[in-house]
Amino acid sequence: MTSKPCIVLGVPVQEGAGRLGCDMGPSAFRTAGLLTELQNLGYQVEDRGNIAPRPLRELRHPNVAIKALAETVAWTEAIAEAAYRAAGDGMPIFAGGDHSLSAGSMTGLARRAAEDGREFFVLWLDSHPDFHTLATTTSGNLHGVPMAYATGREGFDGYFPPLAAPIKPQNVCMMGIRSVDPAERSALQGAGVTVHDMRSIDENGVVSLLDGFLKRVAAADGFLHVSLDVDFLDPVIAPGVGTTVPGGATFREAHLIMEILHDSGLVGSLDLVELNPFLDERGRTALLMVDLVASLMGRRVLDRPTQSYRYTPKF
Ligand code: HAR
Ligand code: MN
Ligand code: MN
Ligand code: MN
Repeated sequence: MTSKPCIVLGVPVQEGAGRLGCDMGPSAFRTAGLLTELQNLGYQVEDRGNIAPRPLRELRHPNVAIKALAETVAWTEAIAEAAYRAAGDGMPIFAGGDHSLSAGSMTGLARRAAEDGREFFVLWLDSHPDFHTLATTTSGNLHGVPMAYATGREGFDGYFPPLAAPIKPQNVCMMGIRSVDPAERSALQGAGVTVHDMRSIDENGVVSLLDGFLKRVAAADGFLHVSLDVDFLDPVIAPGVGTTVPGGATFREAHLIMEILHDSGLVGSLDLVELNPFLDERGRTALLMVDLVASLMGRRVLDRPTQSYRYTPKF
């Protein structure tokens, strides 16, 4: 358990998603008890309120499908700066907001990690890889591009902020993937990203897949960022999201991942994205996400020896 304070940053961005409502996410996370759950676990918590986007500049891209480019860039600039600052003060928790927020969170955090001489890793929990470039997106929804941008894929120059520290694709592990567009599929081929789709989870279980990745993070003494998209979860348990994809992670798979992440002692920051309270049922998705955060931050049913990932696991 880190003694660093948790720094909660609300990010009410919704322009990256295909439907409105993610702007209410930060409020729903607070209403669902995000701050009190963290305080009850013994953390010092600082709520920095909601981030606001930078002023818009006019931007045009030849791909006419793209929606809200200027808005997304303005958000990315503001989020990256806030992420960079927060990472110097504690453990940043980004309460979104659609997944375009990760274009800012990951790049600001990676910049901080590079300055600290730490190797930067990302665990991406999502049904989607969000690996489109500005040229390949056909929906034009820019929550589909943050991983391509943050790993330095081509075509973002002159639109999105220049990258201080591109993330190495080899340092990215995706889990829960089950909705991949053709252009993403070919781009992921040979990119170096570890992609565990749902079939792989079914066949291997989350424990061994996660274990393999955490060992690599630990061996590098890395900084681990976790990006949790609501649609990683099965829509039966998490309906409050605009892009439901059947066949997602179960309640126990998700909690087990969080519990193992806690035991690893490696997690340095967290995105909570794509919650759409307008589509939720009596707050249940918001409450589940907050429960998952509690597991990630150390809530447990019984006391048991903590397995530090500076360690030899016996799974
Ligand atoms: N790949 C699809 C597109 O680009 C869907 C992207 C949806 N992304 C999220 N976040 N919901 O993962 O439109
Ligand atoms: Mn996503
Ligand atoms: Mn998704
Ligand atoms: Mn609860």
